Amino acid sequence: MTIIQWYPGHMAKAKRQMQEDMRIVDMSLVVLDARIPASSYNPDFEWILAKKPVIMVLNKRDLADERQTAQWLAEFRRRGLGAVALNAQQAKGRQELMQQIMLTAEPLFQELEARGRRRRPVRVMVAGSPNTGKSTLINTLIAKSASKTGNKPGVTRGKQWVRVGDWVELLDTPGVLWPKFEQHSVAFRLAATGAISPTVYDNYQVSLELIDWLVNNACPQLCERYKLDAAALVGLSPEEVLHLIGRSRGLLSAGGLVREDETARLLLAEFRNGRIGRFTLDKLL
Ligand SMILES: Nc1nc2c(ncn2[C@@H]2O[C@H](COP(=O)(O)OP(=O)(O)OP(=O)(O)O)[C@@H](O)[C@H]2O)c(=O)[nH]1
Ligand SMILES: [Mg+2]
Repeated sequence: MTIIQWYPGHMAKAKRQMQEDMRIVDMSLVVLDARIPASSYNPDFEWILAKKPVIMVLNKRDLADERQTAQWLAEFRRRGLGAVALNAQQAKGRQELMQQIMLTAEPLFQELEARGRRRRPVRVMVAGSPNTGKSTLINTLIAKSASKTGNKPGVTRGKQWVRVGDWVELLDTPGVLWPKFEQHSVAFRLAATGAISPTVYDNYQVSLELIDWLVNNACPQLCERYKLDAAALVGLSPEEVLHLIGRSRGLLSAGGLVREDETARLLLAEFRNGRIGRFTLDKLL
């Protein structure tokens, strides 16, 4: 199995910038992909974001399993963290997040008051792995397009401050990963959900692992989407299932062979935009 790693120079640089900015922010939002709340959590945030309150945001809720999302929210709250789930493309959930930010800011406001100082807007760093929807979230909160977004990892490069209402200032940051994925499953989940640049992995390999996951965890949805017979999948290798998918979609060469790369790309694209179903890859029991 080839090891996937992706840690380009701009990420190391962005982390140094974040460390510096931590001195002037009051709290951070950690934007996670609700499909992979554990795998999309950057372990370096433990020290980068330390000493200031953190709110966990489970974004892309529309693509994840609702029951799992509820469990993850409960788990984060059990650990004493503020946690909110939302779909950043929609205004829904916006109010709950703003309330959570204001609640977390309350001690700061009280401290300013106790020192006889005027209330100032709370400064919030928006951090997360690439492509989790940080810039989209900021745009939704301010209800206009100030932050550039894109359906690929690594869109945000520089930093950007934006004001939401009178009392909140958000700092967008570039998506950052960490130097080494300790477990292959983490790299696979980041690749499958689109957090890693496609230049560093092989679509075919990742799609085979995805097929393996789908056959074991979501066979009815996989069969429904690609008109497969579940009984016929028993004992098949992921390669063979990929061939069935390619045939079902008519992705064949002139000689009648399945176009594997195209089938792999189709499967990954349909998985990423929720066409096969709503799934959470990182499961709490
Ligand atoms: N389905 C769904 N898609 C979303 C959601 N939020 C963001 N997206 C999409 O995810 C992609 C990435 O969004 P961005 O806001 O650019 O992500 P980012 O975290 O700023 O990415 P980087 O700047 O690369 O780190 C875009 O295609 C968004 O439209 C969501 O809640 N649900
Ligand atoms: Mg961005």
